[in-house]
Amino acid sequence: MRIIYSDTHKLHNPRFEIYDGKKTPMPEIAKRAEGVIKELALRRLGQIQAPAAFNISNIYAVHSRQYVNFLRRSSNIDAGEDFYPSYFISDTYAPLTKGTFQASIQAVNCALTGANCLLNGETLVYSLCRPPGHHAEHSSMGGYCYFNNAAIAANFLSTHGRVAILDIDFHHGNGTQSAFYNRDDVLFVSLHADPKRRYPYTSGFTQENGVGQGYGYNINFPLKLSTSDEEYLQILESAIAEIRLFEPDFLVVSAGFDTFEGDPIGGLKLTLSVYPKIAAAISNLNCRTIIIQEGGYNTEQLPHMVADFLQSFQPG
Ligand code: SP5
Ligand code: ZN
Repeated sequence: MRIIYSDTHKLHNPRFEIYDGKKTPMPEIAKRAEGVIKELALRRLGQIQAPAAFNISNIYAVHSRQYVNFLRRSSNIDAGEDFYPSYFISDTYAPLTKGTFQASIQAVNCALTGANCLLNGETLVYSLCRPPGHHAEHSSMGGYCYFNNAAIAANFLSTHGRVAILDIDFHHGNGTQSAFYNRDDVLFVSLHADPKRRYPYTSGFTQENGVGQGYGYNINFPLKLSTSDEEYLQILESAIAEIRLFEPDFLVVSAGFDTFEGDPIGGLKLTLSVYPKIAAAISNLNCRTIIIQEGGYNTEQLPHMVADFLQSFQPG
């Protein structure tokens, strides 16, 4: 398995988010990715490689030029300063620092480098993207996300075959859903906490099935907060069955680990032992797969969850 990682993510280092009008410590911190890459290296889970640079047109396929320019300009602030934008943003959870634009570009490059490996014959790639991406929409950042790494990778792959996206982050991937809502060549399937109860609140419901040509190609599985390992795995099988029916050439997994019961901001009733089982179930699809890192905020357990997950992922 290839592992794609760049330490440029460290340049994105906001100290706070605004929660309920108050500055609150940022849960999406550099230590998350640092802990993961260290554990993957320790377990020798694959060859770790730096991302290549890709043309910005890949980003323009998913995000507006105005938004990209805004993010570039807004990241042009003094080191050590946090900036809380009020334009091109969908909530109060996307603070900017001097390195945010650069780090976000490198996260996209990690995703695209991983996707490109699939085109070159690799069967399994893990892109350790930070910042995460699935909440970023066409013209807005939000939920610790700036560019939608998974959507950009999926769109890149879609010129070479049919793409299914499986989003298993605790939060609904509103940005990814909206990027492909009117398309029938990219299937979006998501398991996430009931949006009536948890962020992002306004999307992720069962009735959101796509529009026009895309109708039937967007499938949401909102979960009750009390969802156990067994219940989760059962619903995951339904999600996997939908993907199998679609017969994808490529699978993009938006992998968040904030479903863990010990996550400080998410948390269903999932235990550490479920992640290898989730991986085994998904890898039964036997599809060329790129796993893209999204959330997961228990910094102590995240490295173990990711490593256990990848270790059990064996596509044929
Ligand atoms: C990629 C991803 O997982 N984004 C998640 C964004 C969810 N943010 C909303 C929750 C903010 C909670 N902040 C902690 C406050 C603790 N009192
Ligand atoms: Zn999340």
